[in-house]
Amino acid sequence: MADVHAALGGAGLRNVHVREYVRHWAELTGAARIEVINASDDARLIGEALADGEILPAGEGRYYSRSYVKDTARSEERTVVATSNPADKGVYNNWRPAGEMRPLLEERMRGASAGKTMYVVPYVMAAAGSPLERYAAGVELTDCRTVALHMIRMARVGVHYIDNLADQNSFVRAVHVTGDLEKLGQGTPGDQRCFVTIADERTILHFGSSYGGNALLGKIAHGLRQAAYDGWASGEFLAEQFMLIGIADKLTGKRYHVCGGFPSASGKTNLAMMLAPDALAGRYRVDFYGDDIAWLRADPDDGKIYAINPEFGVFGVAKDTSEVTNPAALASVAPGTGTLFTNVAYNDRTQEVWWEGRTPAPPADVAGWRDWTGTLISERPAEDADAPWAHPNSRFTTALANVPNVAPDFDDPRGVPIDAIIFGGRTRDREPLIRAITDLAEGVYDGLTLGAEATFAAEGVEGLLRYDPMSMRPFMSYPEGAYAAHWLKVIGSAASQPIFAHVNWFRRDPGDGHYLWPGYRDNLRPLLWLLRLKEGEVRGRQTPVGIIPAKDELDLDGVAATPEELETILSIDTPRWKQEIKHREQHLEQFAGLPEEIWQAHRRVAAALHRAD
Ligand code: OXD
Ligand code: MN
Repeated sequence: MADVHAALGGAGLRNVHVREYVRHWAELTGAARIEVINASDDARLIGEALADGEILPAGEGRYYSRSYVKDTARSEERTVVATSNPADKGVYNNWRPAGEMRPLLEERMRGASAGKTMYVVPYVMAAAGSPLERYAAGVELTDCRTVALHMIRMARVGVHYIDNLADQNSFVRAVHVTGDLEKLGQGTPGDQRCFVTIADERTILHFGSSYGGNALLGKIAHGLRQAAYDGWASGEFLAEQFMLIGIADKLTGKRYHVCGGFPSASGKTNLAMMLAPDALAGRYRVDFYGDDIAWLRADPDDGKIYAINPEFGVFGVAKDTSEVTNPAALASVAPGTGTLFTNVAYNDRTQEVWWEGRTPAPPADVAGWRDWTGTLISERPAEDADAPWAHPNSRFTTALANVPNVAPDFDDPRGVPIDAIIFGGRTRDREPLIRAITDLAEGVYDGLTLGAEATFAAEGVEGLLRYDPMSMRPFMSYPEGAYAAHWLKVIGSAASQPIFAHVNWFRRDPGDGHYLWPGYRDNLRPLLWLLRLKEGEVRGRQTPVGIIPAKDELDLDGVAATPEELETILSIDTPRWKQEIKHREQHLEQFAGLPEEIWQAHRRVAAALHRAD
């Protein structure tokens, strides 16, 4: 058994509540050693992980790890939000009683770290001094060194954060136990994995995975599920799966900030790291704040909505990241950045990494290349010849400070004032390039009905969206009706309201299916239009579902779209929208207690579409 108090005392960790928490879980999990982690331990931990073969060198100052083959993604069905109040059950939060989940997790975790080191990782999900600081502190206990290495990149990690808390007992207790990955029955009826956030006890218990989305507990479990619950319970803030960017106008000196939610595979990280297109780069600069999480609050001093990115790093999907799609991401994982790659392809002769979409074709000389499972490409069986080299959910983990266009004030604890909140799902039809929404309830309604095309086509329900309210479907921690009311309350309390918009970079030609908008850097153009609309510099064209740019209002200098293509992306398909409105109604009907303002917004949009005959 580990000598907990000696280990914590030696690390200078004085907080008595933390000490008691560590003692409890060290005893229960049977960890053999305790080690307290500060960010300054990174080089030593990297050295140890390399020596043990847990990670491999991937060129200068970069590292590579492979996960267990059945442990490569988040598991939504195995993820639970528990509380002691059955009224907290929502449609998406997989609610269970806390009194049932805690003993279950304790039973799974009992003795499961025997022989292992328990790393004690004190962290904060906010810059020090943030007005939301009291919701930001946590202590992750993990029996996996690679998880500790990831946490150092993704959160601010160190003993001083937890020893200096104003309320010494106000930290999230976040326990991660890997378990015996080969014996957990992943994906079978006897699946042992269980990922629980006991939200009203501010306790996270995750068992059975060391994949980042399940194991970096500061990120999704604390930064989204727990924080969303805390934001609601306190009435103070919103925690959303949002990217956050700044747009600086070098001519006027004005700076704007835009945040927003996008369901998976709808281009959120590329948008977050976007650079201005060449034709506009003389005038505008895009600053990166965050690619995945934003906490939003109304500031009583100036009546604006402020957002922070509570994270310290980027845990990005590698697939399709290239010089064309996201040059800033590539620069942020360059040699010397300390990046950790997970489940990409790896060359053990040259220490290079590669993933699908990194270059148009895989390396021609396959010598030394292994796929994400560790199999030599040259030795893959014929039936696997076309299998991807990298796992589709392979990742890079790098600190925010490595992103070349990171905002100069990304570490400002106050956060940045928000001018616009945008939503965007991948849809081939119906959604125009951008439609602006100036009414708060209609904006929240739009977020609640956010969806992206699913793969339902094969099942004969072509074009039905998979709804993903505010892109929070997997991270909802309290009921959706209350969630909508909380949005109306927080944003509604700001004297100066952000404008809303729905964007779509993925409209296709109905004939040959080609994309009608170039996307990537050019996505700055509709956002500039939105900001000008907010400033009253353009008027746009009102449609039943929002304001669309008039053709001459978009700055298209350097864009090759034809007049017909522009016509299509700046129009709405009324019959398609009428179908959509019916689906929306069914979707919203699931949510008990949805505020009347949201139903009114729905009815207004439906009536406007009806009149548009
Ligand atoms: C996610 C992530 O799973 O950000 O959404 O990793
Ligand atoms: Mn995410």
